[in-house]
Amino acid sequence: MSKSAPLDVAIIGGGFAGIGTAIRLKQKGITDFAIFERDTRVGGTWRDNTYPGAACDIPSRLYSYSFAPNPDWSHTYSGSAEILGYVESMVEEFGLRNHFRFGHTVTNLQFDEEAGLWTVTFDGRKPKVFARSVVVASGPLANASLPNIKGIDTYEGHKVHSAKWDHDYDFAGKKVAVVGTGASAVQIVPELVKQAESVKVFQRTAGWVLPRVNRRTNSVSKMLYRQFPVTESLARQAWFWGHESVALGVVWNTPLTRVVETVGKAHLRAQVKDPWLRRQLTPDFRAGCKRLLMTSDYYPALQKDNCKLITWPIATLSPKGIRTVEGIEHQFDCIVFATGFDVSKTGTPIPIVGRHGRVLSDEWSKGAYAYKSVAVSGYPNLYLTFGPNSGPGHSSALVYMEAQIDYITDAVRTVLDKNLTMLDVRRDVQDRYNADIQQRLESTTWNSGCQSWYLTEDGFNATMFPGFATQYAHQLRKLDLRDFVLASDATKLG
Ligand code: N01
Repeated sequence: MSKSAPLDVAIIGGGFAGIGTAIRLKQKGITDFAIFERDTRVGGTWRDNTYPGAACDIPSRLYSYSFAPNPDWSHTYSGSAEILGYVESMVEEFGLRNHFRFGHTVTNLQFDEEAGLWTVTFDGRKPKVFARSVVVASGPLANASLPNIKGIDTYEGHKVHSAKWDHDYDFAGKKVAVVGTGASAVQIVPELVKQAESVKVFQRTAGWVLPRVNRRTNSVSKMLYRQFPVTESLARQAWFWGHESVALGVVWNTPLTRVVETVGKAHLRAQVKDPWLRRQLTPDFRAGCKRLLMTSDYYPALQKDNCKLITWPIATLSPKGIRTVEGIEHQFDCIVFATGFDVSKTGTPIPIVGRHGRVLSDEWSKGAYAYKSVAVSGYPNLYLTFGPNSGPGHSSALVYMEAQIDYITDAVRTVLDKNLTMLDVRRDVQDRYNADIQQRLESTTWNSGCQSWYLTEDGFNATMFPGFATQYAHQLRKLDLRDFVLASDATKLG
């Protein structure tokens, strides 16, 4: 069987990152690329997370690309359907539809050193594809995970995960449990209490909740944004610097962390009058150690007559419901698992085989690392979006993503312009970068003692960037070829 002609670029994943990469590739004159998407639709996280109340807790002006401004956001914080609409509109506006290959689940990526090509393998009997560069844009929160709770398979009622909502299930008149109290749960609970007969919320750890005011964007602002793009850009900058100042308070364990905690406690006092409930909802870790929860609707929902907070730990699931450690069985028609995602920091969801047959999962077995989060030594011409240590925690993921996309597309352009077989980041440069990142992480709130999905079980932080978004973007502003080993003939790389 003859090999198909190699693509210049294979992009894995058709969410925000994959689409942003495709737009910037086209703008840099690269059109020989395909976007491989396992689903039948674009949208990634905003296609999958459609639970009631799903929205972004980052202002929309900031949660959008600067190269694709949207004057028409309806609210300060938009709902998931509107964000999905924005993502879909970019596909049409930038003419990307023909680049999509839907229903393509990548099962393996392997580098051929002789040819300087990646082989992309798919499930089923789909033919392999070859590409000079690969951009892995499959998203860190793409795979929903059910918790490892004893008896979970014995439960006979309805089960729903927040990231795989069952829109055919009617919650009206039902007894419902919500397991988890993270960013997804605090958006779901206020909507569920409006529909269900009763809702019991199972909390393992109380989070820091900060108020959030969501305003409708008025027609005058929309007109201004449209007529004078500088207004849109100024609004974006204002939100950005607001978030950068929050970073001061939550990234580092500074007196400003106390300010954030004071705001959280005042919010709790203002919204919850019952001292017992307030105690149950008071966090026992530093603000920012886990993701801050931005909502003014969660505490009021918990105090509705049909809602109850359960803080006894879950012992087991039973055929009828949930049994807590003090021996009470709570019976439910449906259990909603708002329990997060499979975010292994010690492996890759897709097997990636680089130079000399090296397997990335093996190298990451004690915790993932990369150079500036986008490239890994030994895996030439392969780039990650939202790879290790680029989590914002306090700001818009898209600010980080945009910086990565520009850097990555410059690297792809360089491979083509210089006709390289390999552009491979230097191991020593990568090691120095990571030693510095890990040292700076030691004094952040993320590493201050709580257990979150940011850390491995051993406490290694492979997720967050210990600094401002501006610092992160600054270090990616220019592709410095001195950081890489270049080869136009594989044999010369050694
Ligand atoms: O998931 P999580 P999420 N028994 O992992 C609990 C993004 N996001 O889907 O805290 C009992 O944060 C767990 O308890 P604990 C954002 O990046 C963004 O809510 O580990 N409970 C926790 O309460 C976010 O960080 C938006 O003790 C169990 C919850 O389940 C990420 O998605 C909105 C349990 C899981 O919380 C994930 O958020 C929503 C068990 N066995 C999400 N296992 C925006 O608005 C887990 N839990 C941008």
